[in-house]
Amino acid sequence: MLTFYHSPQTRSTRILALLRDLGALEHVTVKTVTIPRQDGSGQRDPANPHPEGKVPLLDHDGTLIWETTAIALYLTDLFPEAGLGPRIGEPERGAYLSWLAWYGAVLEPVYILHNAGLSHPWVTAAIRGVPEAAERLTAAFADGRPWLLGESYSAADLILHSPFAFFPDSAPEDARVRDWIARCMARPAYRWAWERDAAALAA
Ligand SMILES: N[C@@H](CCC(=O)N[C@@H](CS)C(=O)NCC(=O)O)C(=O)O
Repeated sequence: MLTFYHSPQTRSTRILALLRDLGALEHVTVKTVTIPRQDGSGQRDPANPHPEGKVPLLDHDGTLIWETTAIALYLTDLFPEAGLGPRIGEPERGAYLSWLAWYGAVLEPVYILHNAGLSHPWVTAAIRGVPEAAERLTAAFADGRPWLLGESYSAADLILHSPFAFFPDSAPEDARVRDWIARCMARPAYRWAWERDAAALAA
């Protein structure tokens, strides 16, 4: 049994969109939980088994999978027929894993530190900064490819574009990168998840 712990308009919205895109929602129980939000609303939900009380969280027959990128990889492996993540042995598998890991280890921390106004030589040495991250994305699309892995959309596109969907002003200046973000945001599953979440918050 698969249970997905979700809170509207958070990092878990990406997993909701992924489940929809995978055609997997009928196999998953979606449990909406509360979290403490930055505006002071909400609180940790005792019904959420995430060890830190966060979302997203996936429970597969009692095994907990946490961290967005781990959940994305787990789900695209679990539902491979949807073609949203290359399988082991396919040439794009390495790039797929690398982009997902780069998101969690570099892209998100770099932008959080930048937006918090924090910098330190150790941080710069370890993960660089916003200009380098933007350069990396710009280089990825320099050959005119529509998606990170080439001709096929994958969960890597879903996860990596998402901070720029939330914070459009932070998007790299490059026109090809911006077109990629717009393409990701126009995906029907992504739009569906945003609208479902907006309706849930309004209710
Ligand atoms: N690196 C984690 C971050 C998860 C995270 O911080 N989620 C936020 C929602 S956007 C949360 O649950 N916050 C509640 C809290 O910090 O207690 C991931 O991507 O899964």
